Amino acid sequence: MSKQRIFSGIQPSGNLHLGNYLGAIKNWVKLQNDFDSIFCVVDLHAITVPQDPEKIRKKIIEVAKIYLACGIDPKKSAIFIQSHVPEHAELCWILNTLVKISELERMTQFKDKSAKNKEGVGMGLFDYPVLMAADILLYDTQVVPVGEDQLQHIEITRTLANRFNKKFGETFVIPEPFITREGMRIMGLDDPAKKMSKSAESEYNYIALTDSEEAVRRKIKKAVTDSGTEIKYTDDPPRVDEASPRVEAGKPALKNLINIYSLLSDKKPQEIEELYAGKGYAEFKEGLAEVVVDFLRPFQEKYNALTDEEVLKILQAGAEKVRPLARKKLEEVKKKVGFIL
Ligand code: ATP
Ligand code: LTN
Repeated sequence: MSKQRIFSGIQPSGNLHLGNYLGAIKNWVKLQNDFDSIFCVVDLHAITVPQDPEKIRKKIIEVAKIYLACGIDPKKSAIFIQSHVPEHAELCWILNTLVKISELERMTQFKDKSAKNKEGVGMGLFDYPVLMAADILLYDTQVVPVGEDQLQHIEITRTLANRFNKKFGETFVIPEPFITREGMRIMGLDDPAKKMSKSAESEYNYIALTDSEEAVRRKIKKAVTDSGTEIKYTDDPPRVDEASPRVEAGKPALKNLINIYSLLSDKKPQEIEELYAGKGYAEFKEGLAEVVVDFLRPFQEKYNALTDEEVLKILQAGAEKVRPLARKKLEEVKKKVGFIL
């Protein structure tokens, strides 16, 4: 039996952080052994907000290096740059004729990002989910490993695939998301109510994969914690009901830090609680900084050893591998909508 296909991507913008790794890339590395895997550097998505051409050129290579240094193996997986396969933009156009404006207006990422810049929101940002649908549907993708924030975009991808299939006959595979419970939403170190984000205003929000040891220790020291002193993993939101007035207050900041510790060390949250029983936040934070630094050190060694030239070669080979798949699917789509090939 042939393997199932996975597809995912990250924008070459901002600094990639532990949330991107734990929510997405870590799963890709595992899944590539069992799935036919395609990982994309989504440069067309990145320009949906203004970018500096010189910076984005560097970022594209940087993101590809991050994929490789995290353990994506080009022998197992195709890695490529979205704009190297023009079929993505072409399928996006065709899907644009099926999507409803009201559906795109409901997208939370669009609402969040446009709230910051009401007057100047571009059409590209509005259309972002349709381009993402094109990315996924071009390759008959079955599984899309992402963080929780992307679920709504996968849902609209499914809607568009179904709509096309119904109108023009079976064409697209309906994809499923893949997320893990602990990694799906790593929160900001400066605010455990918001997700860790590349476009966060403060650098104290995130730990970048390229941060120095000194920066990691400084950021973890400054991370907000909850009231109390005990290192306790509160798995569920606190119940606030009258029958139990003295419910344990949840500790969202600590839960997030323990999740990071747990995912990077492969220790269960309960083991971490036991390790720090009777100890305070300061000691826990020192331990966490050690775990993060121990993870980043070998990662950064691999990252720094990669040359731009070898990465470009890998990206070109990746595009060559996926292009025939994209071409074939788009031809099928064009025939179905009535174009002359
Ligand atoms: P921005 O905040 O600027 O939109 P981002 O930090 O959310 O950027 P993306 O490029 O949008 O990064 O996301 C790349 C991948 O990482 C996606 O699969 C996304 O779901 C995942 N991801 C991003 N942030 C987190 C997070 N805090 N926790 C878990 N997964 C995340
Ligand atoms: N929107 C995604 C990036 C992305 C993507 C995709 C993820 C673009 N195309 C296709 C999975 C599949 C984000 O993380 N912001």
